[in-house]
Amino acid sequence: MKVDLVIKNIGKLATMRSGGHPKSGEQMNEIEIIENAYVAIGDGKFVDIGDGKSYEKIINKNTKIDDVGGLLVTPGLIDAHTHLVHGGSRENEFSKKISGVPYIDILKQGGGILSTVKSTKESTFKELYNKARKSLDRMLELGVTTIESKSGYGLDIDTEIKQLKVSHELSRNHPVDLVHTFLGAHAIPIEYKDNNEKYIDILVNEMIPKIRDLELAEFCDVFCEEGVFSIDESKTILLKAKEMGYKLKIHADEIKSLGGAELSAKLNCISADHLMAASEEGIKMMAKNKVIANLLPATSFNLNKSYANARKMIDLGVAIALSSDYNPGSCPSENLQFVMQLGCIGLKMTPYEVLNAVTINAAYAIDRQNEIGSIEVGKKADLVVFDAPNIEYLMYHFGINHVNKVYKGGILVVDDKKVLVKK
Ligand code: IZC
Ligand code: ZN
Repeated sequence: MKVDLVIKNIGKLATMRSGGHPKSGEQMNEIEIIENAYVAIGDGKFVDIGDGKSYEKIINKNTKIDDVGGLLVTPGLIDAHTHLVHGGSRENEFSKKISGVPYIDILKQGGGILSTVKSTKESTFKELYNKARKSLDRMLELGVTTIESKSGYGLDIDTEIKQLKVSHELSRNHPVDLVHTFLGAHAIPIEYKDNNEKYIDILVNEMIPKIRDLELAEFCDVFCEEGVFSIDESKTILLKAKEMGYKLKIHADEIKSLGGAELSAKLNCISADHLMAASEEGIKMMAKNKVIANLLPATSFNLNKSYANARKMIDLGVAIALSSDYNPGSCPSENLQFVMQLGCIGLKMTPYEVLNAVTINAAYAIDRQNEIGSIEVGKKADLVVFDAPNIEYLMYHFGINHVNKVYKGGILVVDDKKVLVKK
């Protein structure tokens, strides 16, 4: 066995092993914890996991040994819903929002997503890249080692391609891994205002096939919401995407209960995201068809809206993931640790449920369950050392960064809260 690195003296190792399926129901509240643990890493993957000094049998003279001083270790956190790559910011809408103007009304007035579309079109590749790279550094410093990254601020083929290419370039160059989602169905562009049909025709017959041909996105997503894409329109778009080989995601029942949860089940989406207004019937259908509920509590917090009914989802057997929804409108924050704290305070999930939701279940939400999301032999050695004595402490002591170190593929990339490696 080739052992390049042993990380030892782990006070509590939360392995997040699930036994080959996303965690749901009571299992969401279960975590395997090994005390006084070590992990051994070879070629960027875990090759052995154990406790005490058993690693002494497998090391050689070249093995590096890192002592993490009795701290808490978890797998690298996964953020399975971000709108990472975009131009500009929307602080000009902030005062409107806090004075009570609804998010969707700002969009209807040509602001919101459409304002970011304008800034994204005007930004060069390099400008988009540099802005997104800063955000990725922040995410990594907070313990996030893999994210999902959506397009959707171009709404024309060239700008959508530009955004997705930035996302791919970042994945090649930055320690954080990115998975890419085509969200051409994020809003109706101004040119097609009052002509949804025409834009949907372009999406279905030009954009979805072209992005697939260029292999720029593995997932396809739709913002299914009153005033954006209806249930029927979302269905048309997602069915075409499915036919073209994309895996499906949907922004469902965020503001109005349209039946997005039900649609996600009918189409076998990998995840349905938001779900603040999802119906009980929709939740039941998601449980039956094993659609992951990817909840985004920092958006509820920022929009001052109600939280999704996570307790009901858990009772009905839906597997929950938690993500940031980082975007310049409804959630201008990259902070997944804050999302975890809101998972407890807003969604009333337990700390154990929350940690499962941002590791193993989030891996399932981006179809990376065989590579990441838990500390198991054969998986990528992505892990976080937290300056915390136990899991509960991470959610209890809120508003700070608990990260002490981050290892990505067995390489130390964050130490003392700062990114070390800039490729
Ligand atoms: O830019 O407002 N909800 N899409 C759906 C967003 C929020 C992003 C934005
Ligand atoms: Zn979103």
